Amino acid sequence: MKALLLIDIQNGFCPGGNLAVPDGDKVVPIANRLIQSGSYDLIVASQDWHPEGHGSFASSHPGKQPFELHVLSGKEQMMWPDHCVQGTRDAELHPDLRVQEIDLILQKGENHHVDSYSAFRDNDQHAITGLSDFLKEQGVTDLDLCGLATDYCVKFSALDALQMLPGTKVRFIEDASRGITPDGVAAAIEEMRANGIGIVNSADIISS
Ligand code: VGL
Ligand code: ZN
Repeated sequence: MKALLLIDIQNGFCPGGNLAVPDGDKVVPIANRLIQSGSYDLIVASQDWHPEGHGSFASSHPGKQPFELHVLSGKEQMMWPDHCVQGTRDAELHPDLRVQEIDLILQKGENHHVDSYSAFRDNDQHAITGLSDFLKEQGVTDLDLCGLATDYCVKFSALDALQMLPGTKVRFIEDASRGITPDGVAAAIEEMRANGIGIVNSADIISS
């Protein structure tokens, strides 16, 4: 049972969005080719889905600027610009993404007091989203991940997949992903590789 997990391919992380990732929109046609490739039995997409005034927003902390480190509920937390606020255009999946073919769309990051980079659980690892149980129930043996942003939500989701779905083969699709900083992307790929995550490109999956 092969599954594709599309992380946070939302307007907010694409050019023009509130937390735009360089070339974030370039992942959309590649994600669509993967969706239509017939390589997957199950396709899941996640959405960063914050309430207004979320604790990860610099604007919620007087004197803090975006991209400064601060503390949230006792844990080091990057301060982000307001992004992906529930119900706004910024939070919608990219309009060109083939959502009709996605089996499950799940939201994360709804708790004010803790951020949730991973699609599986909050950063403090207390609350889970239910995704790991769903993938287990579906009998998923192989999980490929891609999307935005490589150095945050994609990496944390991939590492959680390894931990929470023991025995599942996990791969990161590099050309179907983009990150916030080049150094962050290089470090994230190294960390994923060191943990046993396969690093592949869409061409390795889609036979042309
Ligand atoms: C993300 C920062 C803050 C992501 C979400 O999707 O990678 N990054 N919220
Ligand atoms: Zn976020």
